[in-house]
Amino acid sequence: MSDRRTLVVIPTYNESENIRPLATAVLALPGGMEILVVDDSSPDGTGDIARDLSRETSGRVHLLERPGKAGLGTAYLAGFRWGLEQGYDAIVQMDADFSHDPERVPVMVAGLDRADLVIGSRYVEGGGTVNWGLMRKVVSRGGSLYARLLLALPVSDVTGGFKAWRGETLARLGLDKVRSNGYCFQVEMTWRAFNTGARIREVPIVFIDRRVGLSKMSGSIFLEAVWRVPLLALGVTS
Ligand SMILES: Nc1nc2c(ncn2[C@@H]2O[C@H](COP(=O)(O)OP(=O)(O)O)[C@@H](O)[C@H]2O)c(=O)[nH]1
Ligand SMILES: [Mg+2]
Repeated sequence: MSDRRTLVVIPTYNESENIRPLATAVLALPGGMEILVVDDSSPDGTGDIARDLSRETSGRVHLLERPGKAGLGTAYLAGFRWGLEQGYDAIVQMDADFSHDPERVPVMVAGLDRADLVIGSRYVEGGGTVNWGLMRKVVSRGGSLYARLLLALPVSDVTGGFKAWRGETLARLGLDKVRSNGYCFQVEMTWRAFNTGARIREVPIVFIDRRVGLSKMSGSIFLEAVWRVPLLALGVTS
């Protein structure tokens, strides 16, 4: 399946310093991938840069604009729906801030030959994090363990957001049922994939904390995961 049509979905909110270098790096990868930027009308003009990129690349960069900031999870869902409508075979999700190394994308997409979902994993041999303080490490490790145990998921990194999906896997998952929007979104998607029988593989990635721009994550987004994961475990899904 090497002639897979691949779409890389990148949600953005105020990523004007990152989107051009990231898009350039992704477009230079083998496989002729395309990009969908899902921008929530960023005040810093990220959407305008994406529009320029679209023109400069003869349409290899697409832009889905939403009227206001509505969260990471719903941005990905909108991007996935768009990608499925356009019939892409593989859909990659990655953050705009270079935390997710574009060089790992081809390995992840190739992993779809024998899997339905490939997770870029910080917590398998060869994976890791760079520039993280002790607190962030504890929260991430703890969160991953918490969700993995409560949901009985055979996955080492359940909170990571760097993934490659087969289109058919996303289509089968029931995107309309997904309710989480912050960190829990990543957990819920992997859990739904597992429950619909997806073959999940993890490939190592080294997560590098953002160098430019600001994090949009907040305490409430973290807390959402704390209360929502047990609800998922109990089967309360909306
Ligand atoms: N479209 C959209 N993108 C978002 C939103 N919140 C975060 N993002 C993007 O999601 C990615 C991850 O967010 P980030 O702030 O880096 O989270 P962190 O890595 O947990 O600190 C980045 O590409 C952000 O620009 C949102 O509300 N809407
Ligand atoms: Mg980030």
